Amino acid sequence: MDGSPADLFHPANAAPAGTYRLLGADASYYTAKISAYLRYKRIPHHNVLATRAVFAETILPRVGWPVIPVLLTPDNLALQDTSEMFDYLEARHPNPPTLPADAVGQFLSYWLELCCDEWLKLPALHYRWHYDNDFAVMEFGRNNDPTLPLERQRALGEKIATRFRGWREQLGINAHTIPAIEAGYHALLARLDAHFAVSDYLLGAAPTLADFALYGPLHAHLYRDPNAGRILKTQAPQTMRWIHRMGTPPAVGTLAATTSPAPTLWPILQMLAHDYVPVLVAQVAALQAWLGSHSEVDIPPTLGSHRFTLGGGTVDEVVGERCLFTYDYWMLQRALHVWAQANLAQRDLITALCEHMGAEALLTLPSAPLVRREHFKLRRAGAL
Ligand SMILES: N[C@@H](CCC(=O)N[C@@H](CS)C(=O)NCC(=O)O)C(=O)O
Repeated sequence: MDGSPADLFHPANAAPAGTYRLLGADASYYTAKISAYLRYKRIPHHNVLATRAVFAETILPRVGWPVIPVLLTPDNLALQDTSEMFDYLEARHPNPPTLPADAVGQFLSYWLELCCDEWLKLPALHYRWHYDNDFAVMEFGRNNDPTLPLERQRALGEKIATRFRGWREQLGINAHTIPAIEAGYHALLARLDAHFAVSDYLLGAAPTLADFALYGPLHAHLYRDPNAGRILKTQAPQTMRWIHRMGTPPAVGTLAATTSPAPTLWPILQMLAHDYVPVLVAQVAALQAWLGSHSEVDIPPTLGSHRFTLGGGTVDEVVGERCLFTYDYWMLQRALHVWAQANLAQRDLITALCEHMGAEALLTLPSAPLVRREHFKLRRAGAL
């Protein structure tokens, strides 16, 4: 048993309307996140492999751009973005809860969701395209049209991969930063392993949004891609057990998560915050400057670039350059909203948490929303 569910997305899956339909692929980061959530919640659904035909017939007409996963609800609403899917599903299928009831637990869940969704792209994309390029190309080709001859699949996979590989430059993944990305990934794995040795899930005895978000990069890229997967399997046995728990979830009704971080979670929180918080602060400054100097409602995905530090305070410290993304702040707003709405006692606890993890700068950022998502795009908050 290597600790992972078999592939879930196959071309033959015919999915009747009137149930949830998840359009995605096993190799996709965010598909893995929401698929693990749907399984844990025992929400009846059908997985639909996002082939070229599914993109042409459903995703492009419904969403307007090529992206997975997309969730079609039983009444045929299309949801795109796993955070929106989570909000929608958690409200309609509350048991077992996967968002802690208290403000500290909610803040931590949203914060970890953001780190896993956006910051762990660095190791996930680096390892895939540096060490597992050929595997990923074939995966992309097969997903696109599994009925084609292999050579044709490879050619199509190669074409699609060009776009995904190109994201590395925007994210600041290059020869200069790779040693720090790899050192950071090994350090993270060591910390995750120490944590999962004493705790079944990130926040305690039951999975939360944070676990599903971590499962995305870890399962879809860093476990499932064969060369990256060897690192996980040989160096992180406790994390492998967690992958297995996430893949074969226990019966519903397990305990709610505890909300005060375990001592073994702090080193994880601290290392994520160390490099990522300054990036977020720079992104928000760029976003505020853009909002103040433009009148457009639609917000571009990137606003120029900035210098950022990886492996700060370690022997691997390096300065790189990456795009200033606008999307991350939309996710951060979820955590900041919890803080802004919390009662005084809970706010103090969140403030102390941020101080302890080295993320207090987050609480100086605007907590009133600057952006919203509408029609699957980021727009200025409040504008019509
Ligand atoms: N933040 C989104 C990201 C979705 C996403 O980036 N999906 C990837 C595949 S894992 C994709 O299809 N990207 C295409 C694109 O962004 O142009 C989510 O949570 O769903």
